[in-house]
Amino acid sequence: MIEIPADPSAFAFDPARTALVVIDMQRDFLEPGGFGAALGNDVSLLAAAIGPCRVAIDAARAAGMLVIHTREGHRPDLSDAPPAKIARGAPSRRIGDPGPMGRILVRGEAGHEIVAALAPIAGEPVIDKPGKGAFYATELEPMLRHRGIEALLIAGVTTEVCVHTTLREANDRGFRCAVLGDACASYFPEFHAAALAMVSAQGGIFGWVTDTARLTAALEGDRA
Ligand code: TIU
Repeated sequence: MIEIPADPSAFAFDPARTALVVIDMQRDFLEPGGFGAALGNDVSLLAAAIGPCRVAIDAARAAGMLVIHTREGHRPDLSDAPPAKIARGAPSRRIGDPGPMGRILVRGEAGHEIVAALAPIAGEPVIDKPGKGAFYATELEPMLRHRGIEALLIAGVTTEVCVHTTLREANDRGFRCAVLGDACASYFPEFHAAALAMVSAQGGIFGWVTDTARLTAALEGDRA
């Protein structure tokens, strides 16, 4: 087991039984003209998570850990998109509407792709999810169980929406989860800070919070 300093206490994990889950680092959320921008957000705020996500992915790959990427999006016929989800947001540009990166939040379109800097490599599962949580209506849970995964390191965007929803789903399924705080970001910096604080409060009610510097130091120390 490796121990990383974390809040509210050290997080112990076995790299062979831990997966790094990188949530929704897609052009639709991080680049102008996508879903995030259509909701009225300043998408440049999410760029801060790209470098730390890269560091976490590189460290996990070097340690031989399972790296899983997720993407939020829908089938082209929108049959998996709840009407209540489509109806929310700006009426001028909704899920399925055309945009500069193709149809908004639709699988197969340019905006649905993971940003180039964090592109998955061969052998890394990509989970396409219709909801905010990565467990809802996806293959993620059996994939983790089949590989004997019992702990997750979680990164990505946005901290208080898809990262939090996934973390809560994972926690209720018995996975021990540490959020890499600097590898997450939100359109609302105050929500990012509050979301991280919620995880580690109450003795770690949903999990642990740590960062990529602590992760890389721990993994490099393990190999030294
Ligand atoms: N809007 C927002 O903050 N997030 C999302 O809609 N999806 C994710 O967080 N991926």
